[in-house]
Amino acid sequence: MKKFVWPFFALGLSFCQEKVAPPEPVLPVPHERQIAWQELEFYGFVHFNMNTFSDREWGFGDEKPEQFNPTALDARQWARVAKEAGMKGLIITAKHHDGFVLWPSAYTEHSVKNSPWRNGKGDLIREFVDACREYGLKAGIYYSPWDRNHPDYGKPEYITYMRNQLTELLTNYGEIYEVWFDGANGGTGWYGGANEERKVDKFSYYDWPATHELVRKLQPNAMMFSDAGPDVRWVGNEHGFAYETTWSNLMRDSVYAGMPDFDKWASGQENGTHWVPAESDVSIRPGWYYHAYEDHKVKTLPELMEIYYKSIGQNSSLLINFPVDRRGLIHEKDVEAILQLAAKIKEDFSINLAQEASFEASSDRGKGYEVENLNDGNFDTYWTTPDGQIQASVEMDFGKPVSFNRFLLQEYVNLGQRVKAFSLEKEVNGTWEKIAEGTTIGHKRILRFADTEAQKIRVNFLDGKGIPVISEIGVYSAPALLFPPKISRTPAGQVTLTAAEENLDIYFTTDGSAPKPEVNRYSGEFDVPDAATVQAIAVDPKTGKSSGLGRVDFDLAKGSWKPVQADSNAVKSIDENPQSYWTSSKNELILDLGKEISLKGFTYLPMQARYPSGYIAEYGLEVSLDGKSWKSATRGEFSNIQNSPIEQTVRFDPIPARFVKLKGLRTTDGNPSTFGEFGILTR
Ligand code: FUL
Ligand code: CA
Repeated sequence: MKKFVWPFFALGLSFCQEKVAPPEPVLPVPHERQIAWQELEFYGFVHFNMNTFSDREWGFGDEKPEQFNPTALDARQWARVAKEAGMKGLIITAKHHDGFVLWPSAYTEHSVKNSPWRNGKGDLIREFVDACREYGLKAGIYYSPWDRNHPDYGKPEYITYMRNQLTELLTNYGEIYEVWFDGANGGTGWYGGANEERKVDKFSYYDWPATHELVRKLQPNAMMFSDAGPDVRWVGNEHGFAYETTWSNLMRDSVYAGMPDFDKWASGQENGTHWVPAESDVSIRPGWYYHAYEDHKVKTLPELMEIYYKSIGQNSSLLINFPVDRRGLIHEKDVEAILQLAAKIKEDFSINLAQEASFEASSDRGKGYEVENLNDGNFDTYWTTPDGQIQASVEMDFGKPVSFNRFLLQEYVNLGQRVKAFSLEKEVNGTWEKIAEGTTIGHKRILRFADTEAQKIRVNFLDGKGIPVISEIGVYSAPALLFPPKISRTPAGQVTLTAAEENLDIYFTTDGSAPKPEVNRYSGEFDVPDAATVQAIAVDPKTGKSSGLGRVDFDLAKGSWKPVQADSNAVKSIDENPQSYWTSSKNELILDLGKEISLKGFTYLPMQARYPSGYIAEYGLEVSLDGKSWKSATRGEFSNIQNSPIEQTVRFDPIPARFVKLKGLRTTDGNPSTFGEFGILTR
């Protein structure tokens, strides 16, 4: 109860009352190093190594040290960006699958010491840890157990090599907070020129127990990551999403790094034997490494917010990757995106309405475990119930009606993860109505729901592995996420506008004028069969604030067009879905537009799938009135399409056309031409 008590009375009471014994832990419980680590919550990955220069995701191992040559490398920029983004640490790819190492290791020549960078005198791990320390960040190391360069990979000698390198990394660079062992390993590779496939028994080859012991000896506080932990586990996907039900408990002895059916284990287990919390890793772009052709695919703010809530909000830490570019810098677009995320997180959690609320619990355990501990901003103080009372509730009174849409809970997991089911209710005229519910809580759980108004709310702990032990509760009113609405059109010409959040209003125009709040509100799909510019803004009805402008220049709808070629997949080049594409073995796309038009140009969107193939670099466009005799309309090149596979626009003098033929005269990689989306211009 957070009510006024006479100070003397309170004092007297505290003298005569003994602090009650804490609850028995529910096993497993975290180790001290895990308790310290979970406070970090948000940290960054730096994927920067040979792949940056070979433009690959997984190098084969036959790359040359000379290829590693950043032009303006500045690890302090990485650290500055991470710090500004609210991250607490950074982890760098000291060695990836291709085997190239970022420090002058005594055990290999495949290293920065033989690269042109800093005339072979550079040590990137040194620069990295120094930069981290300067900015108050923890420094971590990614070390790939798989090595496609090393001649001994697959033999016992390689394990010695790996341990020698780990010893260098964990001895010479001060405190390392996390050591990241990748589960991807074994397969084809260069292997010192052998050029073959080498399969290893992922369970036994690395003798993990001995490797772990070495890391422990050298860095007792470091968290070791892999699919199987031992200290922190993979979340099972690379989207950055943990699960509605996420346990930090894991049947660790049944799991090993790189095991094929890890999916089953990724969300942890209620009856897991060991404490191995989840870490959600995700790249800010599709690839882990930098590729100029992904400059237009940096994750948007709505996507990043979704990641935040599904990782940190679902009992996981969040590891966001920066694919550092060839200069050796985090790209401007990535910087912009991560700072937008940081600003939005700050905004969402700027005012904790629970701080001023008075709390009342159905019961408490006694002195030291009172309900006031729930909103004192201190994780180490907690509320809990008498032994055996698994079901309990906590009521919060804000003193006046308030509006909110986020509910945050933290379990005092130092005594084990317990809660299995809980619900959140609000009081409406003396009765309780459910707002939201959840299963596990763990270190942190954040529920999102529509704006709700109430003076009193209550959380009910319905089921658990033991009595609830709760550190903190937070209630927030996150401002709407104002982001330009998505504008899409079906081939038939129906336009849909979508805002980042449901409760926003959308206003739009189709005549080229700027959309204004309160004028022409979007209420559902509308038809745009002809050429028109659709512009839209999202507006928060509560504040009147508007998003930036969304804009698409549409031309004729494609509904009545028909591919002339027999392949049923050809339609994917005109289905208005940028993700689908058609591969033409003849390097041409022929369309019947259904009627004669005056053609003034065309658009070509290369395929947008993760790994590019068949981008047209040199094109020819031909037109026909009868589908038989063809005439050239234009020819040319898409100069920078390899690096920037965005929609290409070509204009020319008007020419009558009923049929069009886009020819791929040359593709960037020599593969058959692919067509993501084709469009025409009539204005
Ligand atoms: C994966 C690797 O194969 C990727 O290249 C990347 O390093 C990612 C973080 O882990 O398993
Ligand atoms: Ca507390």
